[in-house]
Amino acid sequence: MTAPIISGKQVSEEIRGNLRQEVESLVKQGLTPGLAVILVGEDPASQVYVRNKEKACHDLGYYSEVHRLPASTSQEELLALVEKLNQQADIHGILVQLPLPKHIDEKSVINAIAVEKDVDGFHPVNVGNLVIGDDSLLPCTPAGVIELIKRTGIEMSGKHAVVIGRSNIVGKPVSLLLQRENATVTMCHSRTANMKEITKQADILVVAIGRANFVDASYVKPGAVVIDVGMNRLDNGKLAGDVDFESVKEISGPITPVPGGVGPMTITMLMHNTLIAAKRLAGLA
Ligand code: L34
Repeated sequence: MTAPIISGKQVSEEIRGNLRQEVESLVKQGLTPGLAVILVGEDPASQVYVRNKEKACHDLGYYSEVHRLPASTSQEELLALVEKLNQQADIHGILVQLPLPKHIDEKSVINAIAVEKDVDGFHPVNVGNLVIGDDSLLPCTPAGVIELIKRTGIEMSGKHAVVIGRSNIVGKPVSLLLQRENATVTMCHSRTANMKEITKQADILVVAIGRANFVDASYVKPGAVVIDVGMNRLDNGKLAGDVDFESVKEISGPITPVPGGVGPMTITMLMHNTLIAAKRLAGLA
């Protein structure tokens, strides 16, 4: 039997519908949420993602600025732009698209973003608040994974969730959020021994290892929920997740596709964060 497909695209549309309504009423009160995205260089994948963010702003009635800078931009120039946006009253969210060119130190740039405008949730203060369970702006992809699971009606409490990947952007934060939902969480990574033995115990398997089609059916317990965070561009130009969807869907439970799974949710949670940041900065939340 083939597993049900979890459509991130469809769930995103639902959430965006709610956001659109809320923004409409905020605009009437004189508050238009504003997002600034900075893209340095011409990485083709980043260009697609940033265009999708710009489109989402436009569709939902946000004010949007996209700063496209040449790859030769110096760290000082980038920091000066971040500083300017920190001060700018019509901007409530600032996002510097990663990865940055090698001559720029990502940490210094992230640290320069005002904590209240850090809609990526990458600033150490927001990360720290996430770890201790305080209110914070949550990183968009991990928050999108949790929201997608919740809105599909899948229970997390008491379940064994296994996360493959330990990055700061996905693996670590999504593990914390699953734990916050009362799942029992195991983290696997590139050095994990006997990985299949562990992943085969997962009720919920979240894959963020960054290798195309890494997880095949032999990693998955029959009926397990499979969330694919991977976004790999193959040589033939096609997009592939970290999960071999065709083989896994024959034995898994509900499973996300790529594209149309976690990707759209990342952008939807960015829109959500920008709305929250705008309300907090305006003293409305
Ligand atoms: N600062 N850098 C910062 N914040 C982020 O949250 C990101 N990320 C990741 C890369 N760098 C970042 C994104 O925005 C990945 N990511 C992202 C955003 C959108 C999509 C995928 C990744 C997306 O729209 N995916 C579509 C398909 C797009 C395509 O055709 O290539 C999907 O349906 O999955």
